[in-house]
Amino acid sequence: HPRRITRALLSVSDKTGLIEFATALAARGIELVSTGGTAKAIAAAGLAVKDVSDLTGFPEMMDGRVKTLHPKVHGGLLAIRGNAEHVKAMGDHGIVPIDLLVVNLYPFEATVDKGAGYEDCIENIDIGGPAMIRAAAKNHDDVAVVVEAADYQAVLDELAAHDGAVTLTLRKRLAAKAYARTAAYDAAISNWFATQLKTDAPDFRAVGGRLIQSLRYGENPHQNAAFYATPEKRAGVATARQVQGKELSYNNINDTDAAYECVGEFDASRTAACVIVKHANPCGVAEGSSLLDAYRKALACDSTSAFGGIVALNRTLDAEAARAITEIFTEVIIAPDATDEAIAIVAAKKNLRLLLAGSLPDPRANGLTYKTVAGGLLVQSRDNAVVDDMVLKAVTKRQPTEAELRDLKFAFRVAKHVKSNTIVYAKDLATVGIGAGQMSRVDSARIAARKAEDAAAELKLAAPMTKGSVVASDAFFPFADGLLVAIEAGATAVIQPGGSVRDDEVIKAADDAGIAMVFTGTRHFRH
Ligand code: 93A
Repeated sequence: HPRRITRALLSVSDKTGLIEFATALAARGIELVSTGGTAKAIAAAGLAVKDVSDLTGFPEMMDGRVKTLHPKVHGGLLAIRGNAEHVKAMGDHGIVPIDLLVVNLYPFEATVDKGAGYEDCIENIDIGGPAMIRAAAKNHDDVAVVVEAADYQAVLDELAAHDGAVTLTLRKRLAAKAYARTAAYDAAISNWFATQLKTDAPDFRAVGGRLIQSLRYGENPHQNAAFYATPEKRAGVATARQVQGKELSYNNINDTDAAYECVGEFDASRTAACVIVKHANPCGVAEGSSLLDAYRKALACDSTSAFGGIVALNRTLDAEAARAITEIFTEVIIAPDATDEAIAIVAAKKNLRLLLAGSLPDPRANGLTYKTVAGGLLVQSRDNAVVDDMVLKAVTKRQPTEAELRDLKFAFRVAKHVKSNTIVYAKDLATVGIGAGQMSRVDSARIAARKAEDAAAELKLAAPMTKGSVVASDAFFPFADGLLVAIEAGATAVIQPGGSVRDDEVIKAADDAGIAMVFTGTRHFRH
């Protein structure tokens, strides 16, 4: 699919590298067509260049607002060379093909950045440039489009390598970049308008977001908020169907997401599972023989915090689980699906939101996560590491028993979804103490153990459920102290990434206590 270049249209505001590029194109016998300022610069360098007005038969008019917006330009960019009707239309109307488009846009962003006034910014909204870029990129099968000087050399290299032609691979890459540029350009314009209008919520449709709903308020009532879908298609709270209940709030959505992403870790064909979330952290997670069983076990971990929580299930919500969940105040239930009977039971609680997501999130799926910082955006690939795929290394004299290993994996799976520093105690495939979000790992270990004591008192148990439990840590123990707290609480086995400079000290503490410890080699920070 290499395409020979016979005619190029150049229209650039930033003339960096223009003369070198135009010179190289002309040397290949490529005809150059150009707009006013660009044509002037090229002619001044002694190269032959045709004015776009000569091509269109119209002068550039209205202060340059209309110079390339003409069928002779757009026909030349959009005509499919292999289509007889398109070729005939070109002939009938005196349209000549344009095989290479070189455009960089009016400097809208730079104009805004230098603090220019309203009229000046408006005048720097390029219309003809984006129209040509989009046309050429659409017709990348026949046309190459360059939107920044950084790509001049790549075009010249291909012309040299392919006898004056550019490959489809390059044309596609350039087309993708072209649309990224026009999208970013329009986003900049939209965001500028938002600041002019003093709306403090920029419209994220400008960056490819689709508005799902305007929210009544944000994390707090004095904050504005809206919920957008990103172009990524993933099963979860953004794509779920709300069957009933009050309108979701900002915090509901955030918490529901945390719950559903966590429950997605549990393969529904292997086990039933339930996650209860409060303030974006799980306060109870369990596998069970049924959803009811899993819910009861999850609730037992911290029934106090579960009040007003979000319940996520990994299987079709059934009547018995729905009955149990609706016994206490719950904000949201999310599941892949629900039986009619379950839907009828939930309907008795008018405010309770029921979301059906269709399917479970895939914990191994790729994707991006975003976090804003002042004036910036941090983007990273999703934490799609799964404990089942990790090579677990027992580092202590004692190896974990089969039951311990099963619970260790369970605990590490949950730890991934708890804010750091994370300590999770688990027993019989249920969490029995969760320590989240502390600045010190020792504190997380202590808080989780204390919560287990509270749960034991609540359930009138003889001893806290941490006795004979296993423990997971999302990151390595920098010192033995955190581990010692867990040992004191009764943990008999521990799972953690390992990799501390003091691993030896930590392993020795485990050996001294006769507990088993496995390293995962993978960390699950979540902040
Ligand atoms: O005002 S425009 O939106 N109208 C047009 O028809 C048009 N065609 C090209 N701006 C237009 N351009 C832009 O002019 C190009 O995108 C480029 O940034 C600039 C180049 O103008 P000159 O060659 O006169 O320096």
